[in-house]
Amino acid sequence: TVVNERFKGNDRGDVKSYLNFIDGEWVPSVSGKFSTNVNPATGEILGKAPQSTKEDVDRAVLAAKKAQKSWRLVPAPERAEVLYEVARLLKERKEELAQILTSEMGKVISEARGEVQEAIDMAYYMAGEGRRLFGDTVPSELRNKFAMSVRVPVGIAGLITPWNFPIAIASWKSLPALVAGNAVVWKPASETPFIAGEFVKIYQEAGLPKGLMNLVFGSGGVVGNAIVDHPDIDIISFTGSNEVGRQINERAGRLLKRTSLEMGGKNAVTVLEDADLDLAVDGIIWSAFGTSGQRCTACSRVIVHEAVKEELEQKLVKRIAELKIGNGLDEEVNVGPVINRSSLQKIDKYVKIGIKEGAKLLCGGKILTDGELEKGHYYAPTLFTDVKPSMTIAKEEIFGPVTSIIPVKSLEEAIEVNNSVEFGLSSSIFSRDVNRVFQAMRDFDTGIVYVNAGTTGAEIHLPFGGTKGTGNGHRDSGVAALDVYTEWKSIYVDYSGKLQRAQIDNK
Ligand code: UN1
Repeated sequence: TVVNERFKGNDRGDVKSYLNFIDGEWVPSVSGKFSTNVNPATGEILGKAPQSTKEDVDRAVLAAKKAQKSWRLVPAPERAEVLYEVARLLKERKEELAQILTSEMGKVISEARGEVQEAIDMAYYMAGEGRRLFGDTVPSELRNKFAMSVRVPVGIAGLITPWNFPIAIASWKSLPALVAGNAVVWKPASETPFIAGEFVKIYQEAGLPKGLMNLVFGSGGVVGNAIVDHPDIDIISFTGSNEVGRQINERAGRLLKRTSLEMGGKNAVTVLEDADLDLAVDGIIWSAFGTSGQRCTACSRVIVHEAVKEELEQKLVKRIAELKIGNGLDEEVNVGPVINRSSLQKIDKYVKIGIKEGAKLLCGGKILTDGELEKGHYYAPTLFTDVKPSMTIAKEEIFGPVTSIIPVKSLEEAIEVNNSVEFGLSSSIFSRDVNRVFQAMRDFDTGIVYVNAGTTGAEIHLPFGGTKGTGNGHRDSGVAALDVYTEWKSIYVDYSGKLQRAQIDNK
């Protein structure tokens, strides 16, 4: 195969090249054009992947359609066998995949291992669903009549996935789609083509029949739009920005196409005056600065009771100063780079707005350029305090290592502030008071709530997603993911031997 072919791509030496994967073959795009991916820690060009066109998507859909015709007839437990093999191969290659992930995405190696683990867990979990895929049997209103509802595949799933969790999120979507009997056309983020190519290789090695997993690389919306607009793609699952998600929903809505959207977050940790402050600091540091703040679940607000505000500030500033920043391949490093230069500038712009609007900068607040850091895209872990809920930095998603302390006077006020943003993904509370914890669990209006833990760290066997501007009611992962990739079919079997009329003959 031509995948992984080494060639002299530029003056920096050898780079890897990945191609599209359509109908079981690695094929170039009809455009003949490529885009490059870059190591955000070093600025080094890693390789290239095609800039595909609508024509490439059309070919992928044709292959998917053909393959799905027979895949839907394969018993689900047999389809699951492929997923068990995917899980095994992911496990076998965990370290290699983690290294690739860190090189092209930048997250520190321990987190990259964690992300691959998330894909492994999802593969085992969804493989298990192959022996369940539960439907319902219910009593009929009539004698000698049997009623049931079963899940059937939707058809072809178009997956559009982001760079921040390039293999975990791809696993959340592709595994339930496939075990439920669908075919997939997948556009990964252009920043992370390598891990996508490796994931597809694993599907292939695991014995997934050709045409079921099609990979089409692209950038700038061409491939994404072709997927959304294609009449034979039945469902679109997207994780990414709010702006793009809204566009997708509008386009897909015109075609009455199902969409599952997972978009931004503006997640808060609430710290009450009776909290274990050291534990809260651990949770905030991990959730605000892990993955350099580039998680939809990142803690970008800290809502704190004024009685413990100063103590919390001091502890946080001390811990931030201890964070080691650098190339994520170094096991000692705690915070890696952000994805690219424009992201770095966007983060810096938010910090400047924060200062202008009157927030108090406690630490960080700058692009790091010392020594080796100059080559990559590093932002200093940043902490603001005395932030008001109305300030821009308290409302908009920053997607970088920046978090803001917002002082409050009561739990009620904390809940109000927590719920005041347009997003609703994750929230957390640190308190030892069970009554107030339960009140927060009930009243935080997010799809995920943590008690005495930060806002990150969702497990794959629970539904993942949010309310309000975060999503459109669907969930990735957990058993809820199956609702995205299946239709309900209700079946009535009348074994009475005569015509029985519902609502008439039973009344
Ligand atoms: C994301 O940021 O898009 O809960 C996903 C977490 C991870 C997944 C994050 N398991 O933080």
